[in-house]
Amino acid sequence: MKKKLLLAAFFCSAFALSSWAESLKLWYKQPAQIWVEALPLGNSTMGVMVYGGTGVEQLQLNEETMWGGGPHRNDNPEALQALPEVRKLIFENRNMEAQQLIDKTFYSGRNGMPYQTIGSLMIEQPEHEKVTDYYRDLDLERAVATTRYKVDGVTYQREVFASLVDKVIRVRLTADRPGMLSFTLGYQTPLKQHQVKCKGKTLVLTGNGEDHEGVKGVIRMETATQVVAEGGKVKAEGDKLRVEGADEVTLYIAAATNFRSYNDMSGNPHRKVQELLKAALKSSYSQALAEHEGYYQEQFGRVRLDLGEGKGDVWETTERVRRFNEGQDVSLAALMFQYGRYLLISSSQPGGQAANLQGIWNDNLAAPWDGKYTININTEMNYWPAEVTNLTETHQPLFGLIKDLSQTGRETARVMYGANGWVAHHNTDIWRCTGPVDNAYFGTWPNGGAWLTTHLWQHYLYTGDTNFLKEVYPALKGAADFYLSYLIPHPQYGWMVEAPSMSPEHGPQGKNAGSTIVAGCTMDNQIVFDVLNNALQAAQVLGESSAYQDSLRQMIEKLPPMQIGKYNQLQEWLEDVDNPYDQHRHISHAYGLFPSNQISPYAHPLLFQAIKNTMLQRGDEATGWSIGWKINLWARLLDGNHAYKMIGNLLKLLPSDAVAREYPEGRTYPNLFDAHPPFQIDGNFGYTAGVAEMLMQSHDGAVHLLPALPDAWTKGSVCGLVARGGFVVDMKWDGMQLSEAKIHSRLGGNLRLRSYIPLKGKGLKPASGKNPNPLYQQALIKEPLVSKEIRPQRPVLYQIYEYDLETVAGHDYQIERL
Ligand code: FUC
Repeated sequence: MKKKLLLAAFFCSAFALSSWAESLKLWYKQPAQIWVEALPLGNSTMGVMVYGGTGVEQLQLNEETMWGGGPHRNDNPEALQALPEVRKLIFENRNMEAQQLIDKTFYSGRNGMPYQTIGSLMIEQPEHEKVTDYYRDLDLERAVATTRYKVDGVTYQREVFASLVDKVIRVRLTADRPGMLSFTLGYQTPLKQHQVKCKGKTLVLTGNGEDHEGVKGVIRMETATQVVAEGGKVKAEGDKLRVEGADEVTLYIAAATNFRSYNDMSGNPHRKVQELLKAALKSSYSQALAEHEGYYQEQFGRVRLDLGEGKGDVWETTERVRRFNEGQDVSLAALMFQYGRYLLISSSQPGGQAANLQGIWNDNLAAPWDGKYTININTEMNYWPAEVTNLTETHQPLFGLIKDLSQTGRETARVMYGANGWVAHHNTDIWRCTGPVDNAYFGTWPNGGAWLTTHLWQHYLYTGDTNFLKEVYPALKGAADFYLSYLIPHPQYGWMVEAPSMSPEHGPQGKNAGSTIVAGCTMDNQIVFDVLNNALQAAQVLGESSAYQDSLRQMIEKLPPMQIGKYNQLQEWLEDVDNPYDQHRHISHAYGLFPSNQISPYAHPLLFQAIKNTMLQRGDEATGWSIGWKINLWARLLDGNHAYKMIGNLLKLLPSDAVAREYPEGRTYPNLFDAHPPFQIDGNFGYTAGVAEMLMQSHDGAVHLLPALPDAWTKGSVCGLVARGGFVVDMKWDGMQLSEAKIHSRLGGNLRLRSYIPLKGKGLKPASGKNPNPLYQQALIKEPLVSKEIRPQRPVLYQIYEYDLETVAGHDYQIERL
């Protein structure tokens, strides 16, 4: 680990710019009054929201496996019988009737189980109600939160971190005068079934996950807070612990449940908590803190971003968000970028659960949308920054989720559709349910699992890891097999299409208004293309049967092409029925532009212009996650200034949900959590991915340096972004142009560079032919169909320069502006 750290420092050392010194801190002059002002810490297993209170401090706790209900299924086998009729109705253009029939036959009434809070640890010290010199922060370089204030001339400080090493949360309370620490510890929890007990100097909370939708709560949880005080006394007072007159106190908080996997609840939370505490108590506070910081920095420190100076040292964080659009605080954009990386590290480590709609942070029993996994974009968005911002290991929990779904989703494919392979619809939970949820209008979308599998293939493109590819091939193939048996010929067009399906949560206008149910919408066809094509490429790499490869190739040939409609837009549906004034948050047909790579300005300029028109028609306002997506989309449209406009739209303050009406455009809470509203973490992750996409892209046959810089980022540097093919990119720019770059090759192979300015470097030669690096296959899609009613537009593009460089694994390459 040490070696890696040194290496990372070396890449970035050449770019040690002054404003990196501007601290990566969120800081405030008063305690949090509400949850979205509190500061999140996490070690992937446990989350804690630190309020920084004085008279009362609240530490709201989560454990990632604390979910309601238990193993359950939500398939309705009646679907299979209704399927022919549903399809007939769709093809007869009677979509509303199809929707009604689906409502009756596809739904089980079970929408998935909720992710639930443990409750909070409360530190009561009423003498600290009135304080002076108050300050609290979250330091993203250390993953530590600090609260400091004075009472009667004594300075009190609390430091909190969630150790990524031993998984125990520590709270260190100090005062600058001995014997001054006196407080009472207790729990507050909304859990209906719970108990609090003092055991010596440990305060124990036990509780159960709630029953939900008729499914019994099977999760048993234990949380223990152990007090280690220097000086003073610790004693039990009923269901509270009292600390009196101590010099220094450390609280050790551990939590566990009986959850071992989605179908195994044989864990022993009590034993686990005991083991965690026992192990944690072996190291001193400073040793544990140093180990935590070391572990954290090894991941966090891989990427540095400098966009110039800002107001971080003068304005507290809430003020920075409030004033971002005044344009004086460019470095807030970099802080927000790193915050996304911080949140991903803190919520998604190997061996843990995938980050859900709120990551791991939730103070509710009934969180918005149950805090589940919404897999028609939100969960995928959580992981967009994983590879490109050099946090590949944070992707692992998602791969675990996909593997589980590829098992549970087999039965859904079979009983609902009589299909091979596996399927998951638009939601899942910790129990890995794969049936449709909510109702026909929202849930009839058999592409959730399929979209997720594209993450497996992308991980391979970044790492070249064929062992990984072999391991996940059954999941890739299973998703493809589902489509091979689910697609049917469209009676009018002859193309092979999904039916029923929908463009997520959005229906066409006109005769079928009010129904979302369709056959073969554009996003269906794009996802099907990716899944079949990924399975085909994986089969080629792994030498799988050529007959199977042929079946995939033949099906790909029969998919509908993308179509450009009468408003010069990319059609969302097979028919040209888009409403150019519709500003719906889901821009599902833009999937082909991002995250997929099916729309290239070089290969298909008409399509590129059409999706740009669609983006303009959809407008720039949306929910938080949708704005996050739009940053990525405008970056892919190579329009840095428009992407930056989206950044400005995301960085608008929403002080709290209670005032959402007065702040209709508010999309960022005081603690920099993204606001749908309400809080949803996907917008944070979409933002971080979007900034990376503005600085470097690698989806379209080459590594494009600075593809979408906005005018606001005239000068800057970034270190450690990762491109497909395993290239680690450090860059410095000035006057909006690349000045130098250092590229580290992890895997060797051809590096094709693309730039808006001519470059020089040892071994660099003008590019010729197709990029021979196998990790750069461009999507070979069909020519689009273009409406006869329009005169197609071609985009105006910058001149580009392309170079090839043969690299050796483990070597660095220096590039400069010519
Ligand atoms: C999708 C979106 C909503 C929300 C929900 C969790 O259904 O359409 O806006 O983000 O997920």
